[in-house]
Amino acid sequence: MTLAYETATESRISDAYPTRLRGGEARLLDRGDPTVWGTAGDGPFGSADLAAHDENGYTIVEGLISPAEVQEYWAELGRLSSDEQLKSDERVVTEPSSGEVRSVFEVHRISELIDRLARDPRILYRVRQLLGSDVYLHQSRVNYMPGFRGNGFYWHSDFETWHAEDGMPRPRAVSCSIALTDNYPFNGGLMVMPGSHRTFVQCLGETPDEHYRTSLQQQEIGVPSERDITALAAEHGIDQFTGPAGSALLFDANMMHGSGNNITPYPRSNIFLVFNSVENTLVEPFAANSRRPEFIASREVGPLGR
Ligand code: 6CS
Ligand code: FE
Repeated sequence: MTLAYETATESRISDAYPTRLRGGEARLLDRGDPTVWGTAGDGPFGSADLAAHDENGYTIVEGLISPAEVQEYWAELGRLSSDEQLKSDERVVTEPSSGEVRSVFEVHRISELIDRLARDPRILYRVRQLLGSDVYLHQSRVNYMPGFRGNGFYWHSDFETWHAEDGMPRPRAVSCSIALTDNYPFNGGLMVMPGSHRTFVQCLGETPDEHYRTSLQQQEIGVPSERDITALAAEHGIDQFTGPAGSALLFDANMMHGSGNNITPYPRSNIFLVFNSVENTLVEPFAANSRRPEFIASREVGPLGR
């Protein structure tokens, strides 16, 4: 199987996770990398917590931020979504159907409040422990998932995209999704397949140029086949991240996840911070002809909080 991308042949390191195949059969590959790189002595998680994260690929931290803080961030999201000038910024992604704000990327550079949150020890010490190293922000965004017309995200592995399109070598990254509204089963709550992070699901289909211009609204390329989703669901089941505002979900970069549409009156808004190990910095994309913009995939790798 030959890759069709110039950058792939230039990438000086071997590709442990080939994907976006031009043809042939997409396979389920065993994850060669650990899930937890740190130890119980490195941070707030005890050995049982780390074992559970290793097994499931995710950890829920109830009440990570207080109700008062939730109000503060909720007001900040309102300020961002009503900033007329920001609406024309390329970092703002709107809902295809309603034109409402769907996400704001690189939000830590737009909001000082969220920049401070990304450096908060309650998050930083946990992700450093899971990744066993210093970390930097690969990506930050806020997702509004508005009521009535909020579109979900089809099943996918974030790492598959970050590997193919951003050049992330290994799945040594953790996402932190902080709920700013109550997450119910019925308002588009994030669904994960516990344990699926140990399988890398190859995807068929070459990455179109400037794919992010469509994929952030509706991802068509880089999504697994129904056959593979069925197999993973049969093996792992599906958990749903529900819980009160202020809870946080820390999940592995290669976790299979998705969310349904939200037709209820209740928005499902969150702050989404992606921490990458400073030992896993981006190279050239493994399966795309050019890099994505830095507001989606940062290449500023100074260790956060140092
Ligand atoms: O392409 C990305 O980087 C983004 N897309 C999705 C659906 N989840 C991860 C990430 O925010
Ligand atoms: Fe995702």
